[in-house]
Amino acid sequence: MQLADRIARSVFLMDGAMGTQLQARSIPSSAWEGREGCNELLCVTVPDLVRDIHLAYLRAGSDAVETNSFGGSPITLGEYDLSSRAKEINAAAARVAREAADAESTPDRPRFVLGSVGPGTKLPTLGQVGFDALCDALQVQVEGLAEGGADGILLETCQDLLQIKAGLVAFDKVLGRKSGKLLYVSVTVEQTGTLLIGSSIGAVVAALAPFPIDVLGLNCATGPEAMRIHLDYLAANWPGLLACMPNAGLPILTPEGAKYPLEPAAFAQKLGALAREVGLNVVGGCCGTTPDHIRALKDMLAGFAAPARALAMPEQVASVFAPIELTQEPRPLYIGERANATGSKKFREALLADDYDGAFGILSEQEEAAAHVLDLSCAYAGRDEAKDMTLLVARAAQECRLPLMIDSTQVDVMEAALKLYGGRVILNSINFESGEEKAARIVEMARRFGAAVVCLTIDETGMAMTADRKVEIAKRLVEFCEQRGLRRGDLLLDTLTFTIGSGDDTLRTAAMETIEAIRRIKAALPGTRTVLGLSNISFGLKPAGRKVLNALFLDECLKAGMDSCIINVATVAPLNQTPPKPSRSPARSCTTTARTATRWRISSTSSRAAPRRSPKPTSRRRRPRRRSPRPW
Ligand code: THG
Repeated sequence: MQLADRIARSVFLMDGAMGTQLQARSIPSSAWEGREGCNELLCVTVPDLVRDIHLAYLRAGSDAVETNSFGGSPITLGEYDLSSRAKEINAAAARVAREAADAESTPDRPRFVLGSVGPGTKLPTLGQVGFDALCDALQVQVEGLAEGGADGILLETCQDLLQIKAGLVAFDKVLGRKSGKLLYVSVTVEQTGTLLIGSSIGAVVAALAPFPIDVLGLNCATGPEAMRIHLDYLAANWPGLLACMPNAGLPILTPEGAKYPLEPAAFAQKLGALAREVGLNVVGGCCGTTPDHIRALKDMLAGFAAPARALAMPEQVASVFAPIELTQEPRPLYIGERANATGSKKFREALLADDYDGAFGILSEQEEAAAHVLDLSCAYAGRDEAKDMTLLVARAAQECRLPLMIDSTQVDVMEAALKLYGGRVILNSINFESGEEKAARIVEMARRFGAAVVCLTIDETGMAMTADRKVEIAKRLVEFCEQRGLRRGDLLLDTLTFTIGSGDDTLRTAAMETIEAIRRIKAALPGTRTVLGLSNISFGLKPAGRKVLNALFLDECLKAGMDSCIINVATVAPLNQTPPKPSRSPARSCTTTARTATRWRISSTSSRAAPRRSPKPTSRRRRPRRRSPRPW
């Protein structure tokens, strides 16, 4: 039986703290090799002592133990000048845990080893370590843990979404799904209600949803009670197995160091109640817990099995801070278009002047309007696109509350952006203009980083002009992406349109073909979404004309089923605010669309950042840009 299946069957007991157990034993000073504080080294120098702690937990009732490798990445070990021994140390950590687990296993009750990978001391979102360097380091750690016989990997005490993604990439490279090894991610929600870098639990779910994670949970930072609100969110939004390994209460600082107030009985009572009420599959302890805490917990939860939850995986994107539903109700998802070097003079001029504050301001001011997502396009002749993109993405990762859409034709620019951004972005875009190779590279990257992807209906013969061709290419794009591990919900199909404002007779029906293509794609490719660069329709017209045409086109596309559009969110205008008497005959459609137009204007602002089956914001906001203090 796979470990994940075992965990789904009945409550699975992890172990408790390692550090305090080590401190409680007398460690010969020679065991430190002059590196006092490097607990991981003890797996090599005093394996019997470490094994003894594992055995104590297993005898107290733990189904699995965590390896003593929390700080075992070569980067963290580097602080003790031990980088080069990382693999050996992690393998030793897994081996001693394996020996203990095997010694306590019976045919009826196998015991397991989870390879602990801590957050390290350098966080990528804060610029303290590069994504690639972190990934390489975690790869070495995972290799060592696998070599020593771990049954799975536990990325624990996670504080930074980008750090988690580096761990997931390392897991994918070394083990992958096919290995059958368990993948367990445990985040630390601080007393502030977010991860250290500011991510809400909603952002965590949105960013991790694309990955094949077996168990998701919380550990450290607080006690069981403070974790409840976040676990309730997970229970309502995350379909996978749920875990909680709290501290023995909130630490109390004393002259002798942190003290954890919950004694075994109180800890077991609180966590036991939480497990039953939320429906936790995995429980254990973090700082301040001991074998006695685990023994008490075992008694408290004897015979408990969390009911299965029938949930669909959420389909959201996310900034580093908060998620956004890809399906807005009412539609559409508005994607702000202003941060575009070719499409906005102001943005271009800011970049040309190296005025990154100004350029960032244009990106972020769209948060004040109706935008749900921010398109960012930095390609401009004579500029270093990768540099402009990475500077702005890194800043957005620390400051922007809305998710990004990375708009570039360059694979390396997209990759650089992904390596800086812990949230869930939309990559804009792939197409088959030059065949399939480039598209395949982008799709593989989207899979690796868990991004959504815009697919343009362009193939080797050029941009599709008719609804028939647009649908045909859309089908090919979907199949192409699905074969490479993306899901339909990850895809936004762009039916594209030429301007109808140029006077070119052959383009007279361009808008109708686009609208028809949206209608047919919605019927033929259920589960996918549609997107459109809406302002393209009116290139060449005067501003007043553009506003009317854009509003009309938006309305028609929405009626055809369009899910999202790239648009100037500051000028999204309801049709009833456009001139009352258009000079030509579409007056009838104008009046019929006016009512819906008013509806989307009003609701698009009130629905933004709408939570997914999560509590209503605590206060009614007069201005849409004000967010509730808990913006998931
Ligand atoms: N599909 C996808 N991505 C896209 C497009 C698309 N990205 C780029 C573009 N099209 C969407 N973005 C814009 C941005 C600006 C304008 C239109 C589309 C625009 N700009 C004014 C103009 O050119 O007249 C400039 C105004 C100014 O300088 O301020 O209209 O279709 N997937």
